[in-house]
Amino acid sequence: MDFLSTMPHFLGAQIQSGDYVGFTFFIGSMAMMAATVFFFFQTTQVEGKWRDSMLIAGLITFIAAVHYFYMRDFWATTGTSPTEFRYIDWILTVPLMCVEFFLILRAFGATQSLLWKMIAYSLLMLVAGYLGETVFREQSVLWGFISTIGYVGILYEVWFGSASKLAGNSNDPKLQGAMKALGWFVFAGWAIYPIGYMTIPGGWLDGVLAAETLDLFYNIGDAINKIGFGLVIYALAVSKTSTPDYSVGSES
Ligand SMILES: *C/C=C(C)/C=C/C=C(C)/C=C/C1=C(C)CCCC1(C)C
Repeated sequence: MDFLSTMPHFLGAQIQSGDYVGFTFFIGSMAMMAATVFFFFQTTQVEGKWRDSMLIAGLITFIAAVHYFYMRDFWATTGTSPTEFRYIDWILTVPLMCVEFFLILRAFGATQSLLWKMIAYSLLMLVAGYLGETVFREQSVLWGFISTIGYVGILYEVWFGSASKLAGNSNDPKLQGAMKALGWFVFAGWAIYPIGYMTIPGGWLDGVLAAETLDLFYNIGDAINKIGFGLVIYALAVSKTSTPDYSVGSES
């Protein structure tokens, strides 16, 4: 066995010039890694319960970073969508995003049933999406519709359901601001994914956008949503952490 063949496969994978999807896989893996280092480091800079929130934000980008290394290699060697890695990543990271909602609302009465409800909606959304992209690709429109039911369930919880009511009752403008921002990520940022999905042959955007743009949409969506989500949590955590007063003459 020669030395090269014993090396991790991704070290040998190439990105051709003009392969814009490949570029976004590469940039995605680096961005997720950098965000992970930042979020993990910030766990030591924020107070108390906010450490858990920062840790989860870091785990989300960490899990994504590892999958992006695999997906980048898969794309570079096969030129096809790494659907399995993609959905394994999402099935781990989307529920963790639901945990983030639970953690920031816990002090204001969020129950585990809210958490489980949101996780159930995400599972419906992702399992149906996976089936539509693989086993039942011919019926991708139908499975996309079923998936959207799960998506709308999450949207409802965040904008009108108990998650939004708990934030409303908290009398905490900082928390309310963060919830609004996260709500916009779920509404506008998550809506990027179904656009990519609709490029599947037979889908609503088939013929309008090239099929390979599916991964372009997913990669851009992931970068915006996973890193952006974490930054909102970070801003909230920092605003809740009392900073030492360094001004001249202060007793601190
Ligand atoms: C970090 C990964 C995230 C936030 C992934 C989110 C994925 C979605 C919101 C996917 C939604 C889909 C639909 C609403 C319908 C078509 C199938 C999906 C799975 C692409």
